[in-house]
Amino acid sequence: MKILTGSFEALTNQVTKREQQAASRPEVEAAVQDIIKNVREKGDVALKEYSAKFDKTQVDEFRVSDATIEAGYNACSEELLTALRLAKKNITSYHEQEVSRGFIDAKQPGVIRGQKLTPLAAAGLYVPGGTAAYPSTIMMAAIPAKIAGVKNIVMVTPPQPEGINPAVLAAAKLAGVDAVYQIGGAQAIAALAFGTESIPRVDKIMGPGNIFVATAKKQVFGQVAIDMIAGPSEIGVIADEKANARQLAADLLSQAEHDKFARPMLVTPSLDVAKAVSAEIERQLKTLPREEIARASVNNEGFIAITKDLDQAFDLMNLIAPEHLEVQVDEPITYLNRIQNAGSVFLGRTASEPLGDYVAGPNHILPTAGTARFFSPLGVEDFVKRIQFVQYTQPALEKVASAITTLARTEGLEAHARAIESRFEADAK
Ligand code: HSO
Ligand code: ZN
Repeated sequence: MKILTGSFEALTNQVTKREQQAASRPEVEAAVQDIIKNVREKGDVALKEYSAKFDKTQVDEFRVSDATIEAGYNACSEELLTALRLAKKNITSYHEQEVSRGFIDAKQPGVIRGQKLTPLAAAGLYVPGGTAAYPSTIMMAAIPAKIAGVKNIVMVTPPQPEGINPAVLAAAKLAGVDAVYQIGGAQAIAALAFGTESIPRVDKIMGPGNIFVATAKKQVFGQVAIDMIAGPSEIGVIADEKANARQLAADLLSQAEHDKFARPMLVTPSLDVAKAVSAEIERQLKTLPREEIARASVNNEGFIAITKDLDQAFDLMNLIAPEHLEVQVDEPITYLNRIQNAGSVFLGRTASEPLGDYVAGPNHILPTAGTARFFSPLGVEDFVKRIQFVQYTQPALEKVASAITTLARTEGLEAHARAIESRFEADAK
């Protein structure tokens, strides 16, 4: 992996130029627009045509039956089910702590102000087909929705000639997904956004997908809410001179194997650690089943940056705002206040990133490409909306009436002023 040295400014220039991958190629935009229009106009008929065309499958029934889901679940090994149950338990106990409450404020005489929180009614999760269908991601998306109180959680996934992956069906069942539909691509996003005869319209669409899915999510945004447009995975590691090169290399490769454009990054003050990790990565790459993907990621996107000291390493990482951040130092928790931008942080030498991908409990659907500067991990609050309310007695209204009429008339909105004044007219009840 390339080793970068130089001044802080030079390092910053080299490592912060990552942009959110624009999921927009004109021909994809146009094709997706067409698909959305057709699904809106023709519903299930259009969905069947697209499944035949893109997925080479004739689908008679989009809804996956309970018996099929049950069969998928039963086809999984007890070992896998036990692992999924542990993941569920820890994701649930973590996210239950995210539940927030509304408030009622009656501090001013005659005035009640407040806010109530209401879950979205329906949420739709897109699960890609093939090897990118991750059961763990189904858990990470559906469990917070469930805890938020979403009544209808549906999942869509492309039809597969050999049937949907049993582990995906088991995860859906365990996570509390209410219905599974076999439909994929931009057509699935259109169906979730507008509804068809067999697929219900939802309020929020989440989950990763290819460029067609990402483009469709962008195009339906506004009609429905979407989670985020996630880019390739990233791991940033801050390591001191005592760090274990073999473990650091293994952690960096864990995210490199996700995607050719995944970004493994190590920032350390120690040139010795840097050299050892670089050699280790080369050694470990050779035996990885996904060597080709991981090697492309390491060679094209990865880097090791040498900083003056640990403090500067934190400054640089904050500018990068990585999706995952490992802090491989002694007393890691004392550095928490040095972290301004990161999606999910792994503290200490044994907190290897895949711990968070699967069973620790914090979410693994995270902001990428520097968007951790302003976005947060997926969580319960993503499935809740706020409704505000006020109640005023007549004397309380009287105290603020002239302020309202003054502001209204300043804005040229006479009807606003009169609406308030109507509460003080002689015949007011
Ligand atoms: N590290 C990925 C999530 C994942 N890893 C799913 C394994 N399965 C993005 O945060
Ligand atoms: Zn991962």
